[in-house]
Amino acid sequence: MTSLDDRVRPTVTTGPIQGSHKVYVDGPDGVRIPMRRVELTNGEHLDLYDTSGPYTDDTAVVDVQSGLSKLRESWVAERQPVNGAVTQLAYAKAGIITKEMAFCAAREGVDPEFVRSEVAIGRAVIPVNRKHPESEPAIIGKKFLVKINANMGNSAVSSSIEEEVDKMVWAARWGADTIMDLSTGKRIHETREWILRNSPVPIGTVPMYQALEKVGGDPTKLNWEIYRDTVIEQCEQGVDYMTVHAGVLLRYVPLTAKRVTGIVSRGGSIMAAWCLAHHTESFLYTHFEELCDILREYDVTFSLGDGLRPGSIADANDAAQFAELRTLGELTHIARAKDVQVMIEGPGHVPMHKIVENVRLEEELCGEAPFYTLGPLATDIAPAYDHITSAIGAAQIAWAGTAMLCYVTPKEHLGLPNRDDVKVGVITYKIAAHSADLAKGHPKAQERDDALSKARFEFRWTDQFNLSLDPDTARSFHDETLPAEPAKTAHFCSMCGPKFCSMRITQDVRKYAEEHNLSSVDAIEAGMAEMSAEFQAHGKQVYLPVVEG
Ligand code: IRN
Ligand code: FE2
Repeated sequence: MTSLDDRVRPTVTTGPIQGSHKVYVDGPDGVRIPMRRVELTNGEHLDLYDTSGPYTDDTAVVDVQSGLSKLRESWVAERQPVNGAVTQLAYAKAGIITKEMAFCAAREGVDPEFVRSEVAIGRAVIPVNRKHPESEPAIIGKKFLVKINANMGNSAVSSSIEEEVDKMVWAARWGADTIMDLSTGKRIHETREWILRNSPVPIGTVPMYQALEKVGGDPTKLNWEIYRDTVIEQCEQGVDYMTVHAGVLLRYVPLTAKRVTGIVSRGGSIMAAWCLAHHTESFLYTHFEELCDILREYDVTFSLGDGLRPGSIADANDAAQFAELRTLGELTHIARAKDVQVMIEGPGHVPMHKIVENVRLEEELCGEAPFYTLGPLATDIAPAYDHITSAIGAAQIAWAGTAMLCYVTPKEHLGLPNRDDVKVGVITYKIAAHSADLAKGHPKAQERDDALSKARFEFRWTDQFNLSLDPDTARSFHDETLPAEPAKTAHFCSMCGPKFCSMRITQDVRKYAEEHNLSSVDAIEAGMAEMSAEFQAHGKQVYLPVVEG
């Protein structure tokens, strides 16, 4: 294994997220599931799905120089191949529940056998390269919690290894389920080594980017051998899933000629340039079976790339996009037959009325392989707010059955995201993903909403902050106007003030009803006039003195 470069000593954010601490819950088959426990002021607590790794564990020693502890090392070592394969898919098909499956089941609050059966039919994947033992397994599939991916990676003109490692830890802290290292430019291998050895979540890459660097950035100089060697190099390092744009066929390229935005995928445009220059079919397509054999050896999951995804509202759902999707379907079945796990990448830019068709077609053509989409942006007119335009599309496409959402940050179309952009992107996508989980009725989804709502209604402000996706920002917004400690239990905030707080009024209605032996409905019927007189009499003395500071 490559060692980490001595000259690079990243500093990363550690320590628990405000209002919570790390716990390990016992799961089946001896696995221990890391959770984030939020202790509430009413004595209750809630354990949350947690992607942050040991970085939020006060009792763990984190040394980025030596990397994280190797959670899965013994799990991998103990296993014998089945039918010559070591993939989760091969084990699942053989009826074996791996430790990774048990871990995912406990994380999601479902039965391990259910995890196994979803993996066996290819409707879910667990991207776990056997050479990436540091990573905590996560399951991606439409029957499970919707996952989000955060992209990192430096470019030739911006950012360092240190910054990228810090961003990775930061993204996982706020809830990124996987990270993709999209580094280009210099020191790609080294950047990836640092990220892999320190990441608690699965790592994805696009090997084509590094292959292109190896030929000096000229796509026409690429060939299968250079690409293959790059894939092997990355498999050896421990990359868990790889974007492969094998559906960009020579004959599809002319279908993009009349598009408003042509080919917007980096990998897609590289392959289109190669196919046209050599007037030859894509080597990713012609060597696909060989590629399957390589990935199977490590249990690396395919993320079949959408090289012809629409890059504008005008181009959504066009002939080029769906032609490629059809080819991805064909490749899915080849990979599955070889026991290699597969996800399918999707758009891009799609207006809301054209979103559902994407999911239905993907399910039909790709045998329900987990769909993994980039947004999509529901409109093109808001650069600087594309985390929002894309979260609108992302929530809908996830509700329709997309398994993982690739985040988009406010910098999309404008520049490389910094640390703050990464956090905004992750939180925005957690909102989209969780909204879809609720709509889909995932058994665990609503618990947190109910706990937070109860805290809000009961004016347990601290609990409301701590149960939120971003306690730091929630608290700081509240404290901007009411920083004093008594305001943390006050029956109002500065948005409506003490007299217009609907929650307080509701509580008063309930209290009145109780005191007068009425149900709430009766209380209303008993006469609003009488009640309003009561409120006016009490309001001032009871609530005003708490406002301070
Ligand atoms: C996700 C869905 N569609 C595309 N993606 C992501 O876009 C993919 O996972 C990877 O992070 C990035 C690849 O971009 P290009 O090379 O297709 O532009
Ligand atoms: Fe775009």
